[in-house]
This record gives sequence, C-alpha cells and structure tokens, in this order.
Amino acid sequence: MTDKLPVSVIGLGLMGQALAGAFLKAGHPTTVWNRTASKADRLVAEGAQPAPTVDDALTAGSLTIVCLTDYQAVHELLDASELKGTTLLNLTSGNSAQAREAARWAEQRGARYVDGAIMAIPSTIGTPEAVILLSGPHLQDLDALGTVTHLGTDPGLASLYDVAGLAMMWSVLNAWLQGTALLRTAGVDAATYAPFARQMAAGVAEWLPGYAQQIDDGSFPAEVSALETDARAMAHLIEESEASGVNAELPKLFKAMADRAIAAGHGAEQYPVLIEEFAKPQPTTTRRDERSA
Ligand code: FVH
Repeated sequence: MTDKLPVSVIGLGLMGQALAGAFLKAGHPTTVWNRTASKADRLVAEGAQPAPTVDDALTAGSLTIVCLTDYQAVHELLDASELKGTTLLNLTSGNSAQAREAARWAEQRGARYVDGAIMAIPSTIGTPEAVILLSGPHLQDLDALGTVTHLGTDPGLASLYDVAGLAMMWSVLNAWLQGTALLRTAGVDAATYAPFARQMAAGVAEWLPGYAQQIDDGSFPAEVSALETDARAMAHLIEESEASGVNAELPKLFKAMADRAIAAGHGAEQYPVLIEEFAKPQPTTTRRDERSA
C-alpha cells in the first residue's frame, strides 16, 4: 500500500522507460504500455503493471503520461480511445501550435490535459538535473521525475520554452564550432580552445539579465559597446574565416541582421536592439537569395 499517485506511462522508448523507472523507484504504483510490448519487460520485472491495451493504461492510473515520437503518433494512438475523466500529461516534443491543438482535442473529449517539455536526457530523469516544464492545469506529485516547473495555463508555453532552449543550445554550439574551426587552422586543437570558449560563454551569460531589462524597457543605451562597433568586429570574423578557408555563413548571417538594424538607425545603440530584427519575419530578399543559392 502506498499514498503515492498511481500513474500510467504510455510510450516506453528511451525517455518513457526512464520516466516509468523514476516513478517506480519513488514508489508510485506504475502501469506501463508500449506498442512494442517487449520494451515493458524490464520495467515489469522491476514492479510495473503491464497494461494489455492502451485503453487499460488510460484507466489504470490517476495520471497518464504520454511520451511518443511526435504529436502525430499521439493522435494515431489515442484518437480512437475514450479519454473522458482522464488526466493526460503529454511529454512528447513538438511546437506550441501542436500543444494548443492537443489541449483542445483532449478537452473536447472530457480529459484534463497538461502539456510538457523535457529538457533533459534519459539518464538524468529522477534527479534534480532533469528540467521538466509543464503548461496547462497545475499537476502535483511529480517530484519523482526531477525539477518540475509549472509555467502557466497556456498549454503552448512548455513547447515555446523548449524551442527557445534549443535556440540557445545550438547557437552556443555553433559559435563554439566556428571558433574551433578557425583555431584549428593555426594548429590549436579543440580541447585546447574548449576551456577558453567555456569561459567566454559563461561571461556572455552574465550579460543576460541587464540586456533583458533593456529589451523589456524598450531602451538600448550603449553602456558597453555600440552596435556599429560590434558590426566592425563581425567583419573581422568574416574576413578571418574567409582568409583561412573556414565557412563564413554563420557570421555573415548575424552581420546581415546587424547591418539592417544599423541601416534602420540603431547603430549607436546596444546589441539587444537586434531584438527588433529577431521579432519580425525574415526579409523576402534574403529568402529569395536562399532559394537561388
Ligand atoms: N531521448 C531524449 O533524450 C529526448 C530528450 C528531450 C525530449 N525527448 C522527447 O521525448 C519523446 C520520446 O523520445 P524517446 O527518446 O523516448 O524516443 P524513442 O526511443 O524513439 O521512442 C519513441 C516511442 O514512441 C512510440 N511510438 C511512435 N509512434 C507510435 C505510434 N504511432 N503508436 C504508438 N506508439 C508509437 C514508440 O513505440 P515502439 O516503436 O517502441 O513500438 C516508442 O515507445 C520524443 O518526443 C522526444 O523528442 C527525448
């Protein structure tokens, strides 16, 4: 007997197995279902209840966690199921429109729907390192999974934070790769540059609260450096890359954005003024160039 919330986990891929394993370890009565039934074997050996059908899984727990490849798979699997009275937590990755549409779809069928994004890898699930973001109605009793944060009632918010996090991750990695490629032309290996790059990334991260305040205030006084100064440094990066035979697409992309902001009269302001370029669609001329490239 336990007072822990009974849960069902539908979808036992790498992530679903980690989620179900964490619930089991924390003492939640855990029911599992997967299309390929053999993926439940290890969890069942550890104490999970196997559900014979997906509909059995939906009725077994007070909370059903769904973690499939994508939203299309969620609809393929659950469109024909009775959802009335269930509470669904969908931890499948997608975009905010898919999340909001799934919330409408579930609510029309009488389910309580929470959308979530997992910003973690399977091995960290069940530890504080695993960041899990939720949006929609508030859910309790998910501490077994990691650091769970409720963002608000808009079901699209978790997916929006997820893609914003991905933008950060790939931008930092791409910037590091650009520098690594440049330094390798002078015989500096990636491992030698990595500690310096890490220090740079951490230093830049320190600027974020102040820059965020400028964006929220809509005022961009050049306290550290003007955008025109930054644009000249971007030109050095492009020149250096081209001279060394290194790909210059990435610096050219952000220099083009800075040049547009300067042409619009923002050259004497500070870097976050570029939010105005990020906040609007890509100009049609650039899109045409891309198509003809
Ligand atoms: N793994 C990770 O590190 C990332 C971290 C960030 C968030 N993601 C998202 O989590 C979702 C699941 O990812 P996964 O790593 O568990 O993925 P797979 O191991 O490939 O498992 C996919 C499961 O989905 C089942 N499935 C797919 N299509 C259907 C369908 N039409 N009907 C029923 N089930 C379906 C699949 O079943 P099977 O192939 O084993 O029978 C797996 O259970 C994902 O959104 C990530 O972006 C993980």
